[in-house]
Amino acid sequence: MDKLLLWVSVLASLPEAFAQKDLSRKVFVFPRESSTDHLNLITKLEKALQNFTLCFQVYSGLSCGYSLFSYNTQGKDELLIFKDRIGEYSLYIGRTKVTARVIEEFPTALHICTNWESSTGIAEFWVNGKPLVKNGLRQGYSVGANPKIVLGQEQDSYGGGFDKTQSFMGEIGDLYTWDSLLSPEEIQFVYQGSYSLNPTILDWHALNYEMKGYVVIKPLVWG
Ligand SMILES: *[C@@H]1O[C@H](CO)[C@@H](O)[C@H](O)[C@H]1NC(C)=O
Ligand SMILES: [Ca+2]
Repeated sequence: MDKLLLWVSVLASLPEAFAQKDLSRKVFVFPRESSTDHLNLITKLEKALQNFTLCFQVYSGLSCGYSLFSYNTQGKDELLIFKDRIGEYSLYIGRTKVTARVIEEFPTALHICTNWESSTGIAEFWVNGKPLVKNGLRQGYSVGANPKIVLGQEQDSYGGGFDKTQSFMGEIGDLYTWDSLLSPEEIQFVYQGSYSLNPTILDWHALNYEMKGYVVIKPLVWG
């Protein structure tokens, strides 16, 4: 291959080739139940994860189970945030599941953070700044690299295998992901809307994404 061609193909293979947008004060609306509408979040993540923190805001009128964040590596259900029912949040790491519970109003706008630490296996949830009871799972495990990350649907295969009954309907915004554990103080900063914490995996202020099907960007009016 000549140098120019090589350079072009290198550029084309970088995630940076996708549009990077600042979505502050904006949400993605998933206006209907479906087995197709979804959002691909694109990130370069080549190392397995031993620690992570994920935060986002969500507003939904669904009371049945749905996927909030689906991270799949080559056919495995590697990392999944699933809302089983009102006030019940499950985190899956490497196909193992823990569930945390909270009393919450419905429907209500929610700010959710969750994190997991391999060395202890401890998984934490915060809902509207309030910590839920900790659980432990998959101590010593590493979450696989090179994921497909999907909002709006739950992946049963790498980038697909969607099921209408697990789809998300509603609005999602302010999503940030770190490859480290945020401290309880930092979680509170994020909850209060601080943006200075430099998210390493997904940053709502510089997001690479692909919208598939009926997904709409609107101003954030409730958070
Ligand atoms: C994960 O966090 C633990 C402490 O919580 C730390 O010792 C370890 O170095 C971290 N691993 C990575 C890859 O950052
Ligand atoms: Ca499924």
